[in-house]
Amino acid sequence: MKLIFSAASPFVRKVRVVIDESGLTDQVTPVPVQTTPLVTDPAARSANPLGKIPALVLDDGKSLFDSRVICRYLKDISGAGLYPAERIWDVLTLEALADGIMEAAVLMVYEGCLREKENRSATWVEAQWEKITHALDALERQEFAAMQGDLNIAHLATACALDYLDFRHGAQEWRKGRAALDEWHSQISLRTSLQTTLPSG
Ligand SMILES: N[C@@H](CCC(=O)N[C@@H](CS)C(=O)NCC(=O)O)C(=O)O
Repeated sequence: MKLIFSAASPFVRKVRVVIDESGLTDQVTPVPVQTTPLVTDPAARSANPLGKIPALVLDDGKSLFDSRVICRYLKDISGAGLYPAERIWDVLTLEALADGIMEAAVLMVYEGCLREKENRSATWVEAQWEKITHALDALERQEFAAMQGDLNIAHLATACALDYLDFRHGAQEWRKGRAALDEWHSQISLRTSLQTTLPSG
Protein backbone atom coordinates (compact mmCIF):
# COMPACT_ATOMS: atom_id res chain seq x y z
CA MET A 1 0.00 0.00 0.00
CA LYS A 2 1.06 3.60 -0.59
CA LEU A 3 0.22 6.51 1.69
CA ILE A 4 0.05 9.88 -0.06
CA PHE A 5 1.26 12.07 2.74
CA SER A 6 2.79 15.26 4.10
CA ALA A 7 4.63 15.39 7.43
CA ALA A 8 2.81 18.59 8.40
CA SER A 9 -0.77 17.34 7.96
CA PRO A 10 -2.59 16.38 11.17
CA PHE A 11 -5.03 14.15 9.24
CA VAL A 12 -2.14 12.26 7.67
CA ARG A 13 -0.51 11.98 11.06
CA LYS A 14 -3.58 10.31 12.52
CA VAL A 15 -3.26 7.66 9.81
CA ARG A 16 0.50 7.26 10.40
CA VAL A 17 -0.13 6.78 14.12
CA VAL A 18 -2.75 4.11 13.41
CA ILE A 19 -0.37 2.38 10.98
CA ASP A 20 2.20 2.22 13.78
CA GLU A 21 -0.33 1.12 16.44
CA SER A 22 -1.62 -1.59 14.07
CA GLY A 23 1.84 -3.02 13.31
CA LEU A 24 1.45 -2.25 9.59
CA THR A 25 4.51 -0.04 9.10
CA ASP A 26 6.26 -2.54 6.82
CA GLN A 27 3.24 -2.76 4.53
CA VAL A 28 2.89 0.95 3.77
CA THR A 29 5.20 2.99 1.53
CA PRO A 30 4.97 6.73 2.20
CA VAL A 31 4.73 8.97 -0.89
CA PRO A 32 5.51 12.57 0.13
CA VAL A 33 3.64 15.36 -1.63
CA GLN A 34 3.16 19.08 -1.26
CA THR A 35 -0.46 19.92 -1.87
CA THR A 36 -2.65 22.90 -1.03
CA PRO A 37 -6.20 23.93 -1.93
CA LEU A 38 -4.64 26.21 -4.57
CA VAL A 39 -1.99 23.91 -6.06
CA THR A 40 -2.82 20.23 -6.05
CA ASP A 41 -0.07 17.66 -6.29
CA PRO A 42 -0.71 15.23 -9.18
CA ALA A 43 -0.24 12.16 -6.95
CA ALA A 44 -2.81 13.55 -4.50
CA ARG A 45 -5.23 14.28 -7.37
CA SER A 46 -4.81 10.86 -8.89
CA ALA A 47 -5.52 9.17 -5.53
CA ASN A 48 -8.39 11.49 -4.56
CA PRO A 49 -10.43 13.63 -6.98
CA LEU A 50 -10.66 16.23 -4.19
CA GLY A 51 -6.86 16.42 -4.14
CA LYS A 52 -6.79 16.09 -0.34
CA ILE A 53 -4.48 13.99 1.74
CA PRO A 54 -4.22 11.47 3.29
CA ALA A 55 -5.08 8.95 0.58
CA LEU A 56 -4.19 5.29 0.76
CA VAL A 57 -3.54 3.52 -2.55
CA LEU A 58 -4.15 -0.20 -2.15
CA ASP A 59 -2.11 -2.87 -3.91
CA ASP A 60 -4.90 -3.38 -6.49
CA GLY A 61 -4.71 0.34 -7.39
CA LYS A 62 -7.92 1.34 -5.60
CA SER A 63 -7.72 4.44 -3.37
CA LEU A 64 -9.23 5.10 0.03
CA PHE A 65 -9.76 8.54 1.58
CA ASP A 66 -10.32 10.41 3.97
CA SER A 67 -8.48 9.81 7.27
CA ARG A 68 -11.54 8.34 9.04
CA VAL A 69 -12.11 5.82 6.26
CA ILE A 70 -8.43 4.89 6.06
CA CYS A 71 -8.08 4.42 9.83
CA ARG A 72 -11.10 2.15 9.91
CA TYR A 73 -9.77 0.13 6.99
CA LEU A 74 -6.41 -0.27 8.72
CA LYS A 75 -8.17 -1.48 11.84
CA ASP A 76 -10.11 -4.03 9.76
CA ILE A 77 -7.05 -5.53 8.07
CA SER A 78 -4.92 -5.55 11.24
CA GLY A 79 -7.45 -6.39 13.94
CA ALA A 80 -6.31 -3.36 15.96
CA GLY A 81 -8.88 -2.80 18.72
CA LEU A 82 -9.28 0.94 18.38
CA TYR A 83 -13.06 0.89 17.77
CA PRO A 84 -14.79 -0.60 20.84
CA ALA A 85 -18.23 -1.85 19.69
CA GLU A 86 -19.95 -1.17 23.03
CA ARG A 87 -19.31 2.59 22.81
CA ILE A 88 -18.62 3.10 19.15
CA TRP A 89 -20.85 6.19 18.73
CA ASP A 90 -19.17 7.98 21.65
CA VAL A 91 -15.78 7.16 20.18
CA LEU A 92 -16.67 8.25 16.64
CA THR A 93 -18.22 11.48 17.93
CA LEU A 94 -15.07 12.31 19.87
CA GLU A 95 -13.00 11.51 16.79
CA ALA A 96 -15.20 13.93 14.83
CA LEU A 97 -14.55 16.61 17.47
CA ALA A 98 -10.79 16.10 17.19
CA ASP A 99 -11.00 16.20 13.39
CA GLY A 100 -13.02 19.41 13.68
CA ILE A 101 -10.23 20.98 15.75
CA MET A 102 -7.72 19.98 13.07
CA GLU A 103 -9.95 21.31 10.30
CA ALA A 104 -10.38 24.73 11.93
CA ALA A 105 -6.65 24.88 12.76
CA VAL A 106 -5.67 24.02 9.16
CA LEU A 107 -8.11 26.63 7.78
CA MET A 108 -6.44 29.26 9.99
CA VAL A 109 -3.06 28.31 8.50
CA TYR A 110 -4.43 28.47 4.95
CA GLU A 111 -5.94 31.90 5.59
CA GLY A 112 -2.58 33.16 6.83
CA CYS A 113 -0.39 31.75 4.07
CA LEU A 114 -2.54 31.10 0.98
CA ARG A 115 -4.95 34.05 0.93
CA GLU A 116 -3.66 37.31 -0.58
CA LYS A 117 -2.67 39.68 2.21
CA GLU A 118 -5.32 42.28 1.38
CA ASN A 119 -8.10 39.68 1.45
CA ARG A 120 -7.20 38.03 4.76
CA SER A 121 -9.89 38.19 7.40
CA ALA A 122 -8.85 38.38 11.05
CA THR A 123 -12.51 38.00 12.03
CA TRP A 124 -12.75 34.74 10.13
CA VAL A 125 -9.54 33.42 11.71
CA GLU A 126 -10.82 34.38 15.17
CA ALA A 127 -14.08 32.56 14.47
CA GLN A 128 -12.13 29.39 13.65
CA TRP A 129 -10.15 29.74 16.88
CA GLU A 130 -13.39 30.19 18.79
CA LYS A 131 -14.59 26.81 17.50
CA ILE A 132 -11.35 25.29 18.75
CA THR A 133 -11.69 27.03 22.12
CA HIS A 134 -15.19 25.60 22.66
CA ALA A 135 -13.97 22.12 21.73
CA LEU A 136 -10.97 22.37 24.08
CA ASP A 137 -13.17 23.62 26.92
CA ALA A 138 -15.54 20.69 26.45
CA LEU A 139 -12.56 18.33 26.57
CA GLU A 140 -11.26 20.05 29.71
CA ARG A 141 -14.67 19.61 31.37
CA GLN A 142 -14.45 15.91 30.47
CA GLU A 143 -17.77 16.01 28.64
CA PHE A 144 -16.74 13.10 26.44
CA ALA A 145 -16.78 9.70 28.13
CA ALA A 146 -14.76 8.24 25.26
CA MET A 147 -11.72 10.14 26.58
CA GLN A 148 -11.48 7.52 29.34
CA GLY A 149 -10.74 3.82 29.10
CA ASP A 150 -8.62 1.69 26.79
CA LEU A 151 -6.85 3.29 23.84
CA ASN A 152 -9.27 4.14 21.03
CA ILE A 153 -9.14 6.00 17.72
CA ALA A 154 -10.52 9.17 19.31
CA HIS A 155 -7.61 9.31 21.78
CA LEU A 156 -5.14 9.22 18.91
CA ALA A 157 -7.08 11.81 16.91
CA THR A 158 -7.30 14.13 19.93
CA ALA A 159 -3.57 13.82 20.57
CA CYS A 160 -2.86 14.65 16.91
CA ALA A 161 -5.17 17.68 17.12
CA LEU A 162 -3.46 19.02 20.28
CA ASP A 163 0.01 18.45 18.84
CA TYR A 164 -1.02 20.31 15.69
CA LEU A 165 -2.07 23.28 17.85
CA ASP A 166 1.42 23.24 19.39
CA PHE A 167 2.95 22.97 15.92
CA ARG A 168 1.06 25.76 14.15
CA HIS A 169 -0.68 27.81 16.84
CA GLY A 170 1.68 27.68 19.81
CA ALA A 171 1.13 31.37 20.55
CA GLN A 172 -2.50 30.60 21.43
CA GLU A 173 -1.32 28.59 24.46
CA TRP A 174 -4.14 26.01 24.52
CA ARG A 175 -2.91 24.60 27.88
CA LYS A 176 -3.72 27.83 29.75
CA GLY A 177 -6.59 27.12 32.17
CA ARG A 178 -6.84 23.51 30.95
CA ALA A 179 -4.74 21.54 33.44
CA ALA A 180 -6.75 18.32 33.09
CA LEU A 181 -6.42 18.26 29.31
CA ASP A 182 -2.72 19.11 29.58
CA GLU A 183 -2.23 16.16 31.94
CA TRP A 184 -4.19 13.82 29.64
CA HIS A 185 -2.07 15.00 26.71
CA SER A 186 1.20 14.44 28.62
CA GLN A 187 0.18 10.86 29.38
CA ILE A 188 -0.84 9.89 25.87
CA SER A 189 2.23 11.61 24.41
CA LEU A 190 4.37 8.86 25.96
CA ARG A 191 3.22 6.49 23.18
CA THR A 192 5.93 5.65 20.66
CA SER A 193 3.48 6.01 17.76
CA LEU A 194 2.97 9.67 18.70
CA GLN A 195 6.59 10.39 19.56
CA THR A 196 7.86 9.13 16.19
CA THR A 197 5.35 11.02 14.05
CA LEU A 198 5.42 14.55 15.46
CA PRO A 199 4.46 17.07 12.76
CA SER A 200 7.24 18.82 10.84
CA GLY A 201 7.71 20.88 7.72
N1 LIG B 1 -11.50 15.27 6.11
C1 LIG B 1 -10.22 15.04 5.51
C2 LIG B 1 -9.41 16.32 5.57
C3 LIG B 1 -8.10 16.21 4.81
C4 LIG B 1 -7.44 17.57 4.59
O1 LIG B 1 -8.08 18.64 4.68
N2 LIG B 1 -6.14 17.53 4.25
C5 LIG B 1 -5.42 18.73 3.93
C6 LIG B 1 -3.99 18.66 4.46
S1 LIG B 1 -3.98 18.86 6.21
C7 LIG B 1 -5.32 18.83 2.42
O2 LIG B 1 -5.19 17.84 1.74
N3 LIG B 1 -5.37 20.07 1.89
C8 LIG B 1 -5.26 20.30 0.48
C9 LIG B 1 -6.58 20.67 -0.12
O3 LIG B 1 -7.52 21.00 0.62
O4 LIG B 1 -6.67 20.64 -1.35
C10 LIG B 1 -9.51 13.86 6.20
O5 LIG B 1 -9.88 13.54 7.34
O6 LIG B 1 -8.66 13.21 5.57
